[in-house]
Amino acid sequence: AAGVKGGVERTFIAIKPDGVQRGMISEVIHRFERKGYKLVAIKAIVPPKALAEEHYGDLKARPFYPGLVSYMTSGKAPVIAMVWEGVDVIRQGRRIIGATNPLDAEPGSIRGDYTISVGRNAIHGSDSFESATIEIGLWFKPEEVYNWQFAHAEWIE
Ligand code: RTP
Repeated sequence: AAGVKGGVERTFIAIKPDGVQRGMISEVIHRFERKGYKLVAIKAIVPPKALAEEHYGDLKARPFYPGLVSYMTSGKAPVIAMVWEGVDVIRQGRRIIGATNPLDAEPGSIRGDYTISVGRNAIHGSDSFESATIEIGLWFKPEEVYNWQFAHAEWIE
């Protein structure tokens, strides 16, 4: 079942405001969809400050934290919040996105192909089963996440 560690999982993926401003929404969705993953929740949202602070709560002590929160909440563009589902989607999603610092992100990854600055790295993806579970619960109500089947899905579900 979706949400089980190591099998069919769910992960939280967000296109950050800089990614939205740069016209990357379709590119991000394309890369996850063509890989074989299923989009089970999506919305545009300018996160309230409390949501952004909680999402990045483990970075509270870092010098870039206030700037990170204000960038996520500025409203210059919304965040595109998504839940993607499929086999190993948490780790595979991190590979599709690429390393946090664009200098370390492989060409062929989203950050490797499109970003140059760690403070404007366009996209977020949960880094573990535990954070995926927490982040999906932070950003979405249960009824905003849909169970649905691919047509002819026997090879990829
Ligand atoms: P994310 O949570 O956004 O997917 O990023 P991550 O796990 O790959 O990296 P993490 O270390 O959790 O950092 C979260 C976000 O903080 C911003 N950051 N800015 N200015 C800086 O030096 C700096 N360092 C990190 C980035 O937006 C990073 O994605």
